[in-house]
Amino acid sequence: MTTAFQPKPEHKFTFGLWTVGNIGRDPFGEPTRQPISSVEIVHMLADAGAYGVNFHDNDLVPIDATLAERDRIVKDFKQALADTGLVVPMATTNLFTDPAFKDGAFTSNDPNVRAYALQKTLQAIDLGVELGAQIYVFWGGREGVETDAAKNPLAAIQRNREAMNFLCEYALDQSYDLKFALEPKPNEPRGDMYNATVGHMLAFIETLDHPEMVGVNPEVAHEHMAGLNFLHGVAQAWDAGKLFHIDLNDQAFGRYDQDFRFGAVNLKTAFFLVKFLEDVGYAGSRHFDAHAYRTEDYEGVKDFARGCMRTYLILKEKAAQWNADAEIQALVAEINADDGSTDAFKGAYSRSKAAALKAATFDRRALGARGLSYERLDQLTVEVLLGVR
Ligand code: GLT
Ligand code: MN
Ligand code: MN
Repeated sequence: MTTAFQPKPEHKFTFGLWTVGNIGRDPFGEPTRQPISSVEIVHMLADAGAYGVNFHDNDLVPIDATLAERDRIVKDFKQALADTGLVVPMATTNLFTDPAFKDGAFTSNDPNVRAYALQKTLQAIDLGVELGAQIYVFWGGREGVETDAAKNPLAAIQRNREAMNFLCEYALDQSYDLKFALEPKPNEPRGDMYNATVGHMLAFIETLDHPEMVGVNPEVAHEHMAGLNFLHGVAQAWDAGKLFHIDLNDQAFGRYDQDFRFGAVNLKTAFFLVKFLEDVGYAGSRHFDAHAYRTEDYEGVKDFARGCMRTYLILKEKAAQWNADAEIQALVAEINADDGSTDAFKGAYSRSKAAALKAATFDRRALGARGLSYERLDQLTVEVLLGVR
């Protein structure tokens, strides 16, 4: 690899401990890599050029650790951060691995599970804040069902809301400088999960007591699993002021939950996503929530991590090229041309405007007959991506 496209702290590239630390297990096969420590992961990420590392409480501190063990682990982790200069922009809670959460956490039918989930999250928030996190992610790993006989979907929404309201108040009460980012996913590990898409989540957030401190953490793979256009969901979140965080990876439509390296499957989709984030000036973490193939050893895991960042930076350069390409921009200008002939109908409603609009005549046939040149525009985009322009 050349020295171009080197990741720098200002690019805000982050990885979860669980991503590069993934040991390559799948439902059909045992792990293919030995576990490595959080300290080793921090050094590996620093070596690959990342800016930050994120974690679930139990990625760092085992669920059954004593207080003394917790303190030692946190001390060693802080030392690794100090030694490498990596930061912790985001933290989250594991509410899905332990069998206690087999039927969900905040939406469990069992009030004891709900209370335990809340307690675990309070402690995990404290841990995340102690390490500097300013974004706290909620991925409802097992908040769902295999059968709708099991749970009342209205009760699930209400329980989820009650938990989020409680946790918002906690963060405010502690004067934590913390925002919440809710991450939707349609299925896996549950048959169906609640708040399945970015759109569901955005609507849910508006029903909370403190919507201003809650946004979304959209993940490429999750929207693709739902068969949706990820960019459109991200744009809607951005428009609503709710794009607090983003999980970049890749996923073929219609397949199992893949969590591939960013740009590994849908390059053009990844290009328009990067272009969007850069064009609007998204300032948050570019978090790669992805896993190396289980065929890899830890050298391959490093290749994976470097590949995520390198692809992002290449696509960022391609986006700048697209924005500066005279032929492309001439087409964009032509597509958006406006001769001013409809100015009288634009903007806010008025009775006279509506009357004028109703009286106007349009050449419907001419409107329908006009070619839009999108074929040329898309081909030029493909040629930028293929490196022949
Ligand atoms: C898990 C999941 C991810 C979430 C992580 C945060 S954990 O790996 O697949 O999409 O972002 O809980
Ligand atoms: Mn995922
Ligand atoms: Mn994710």
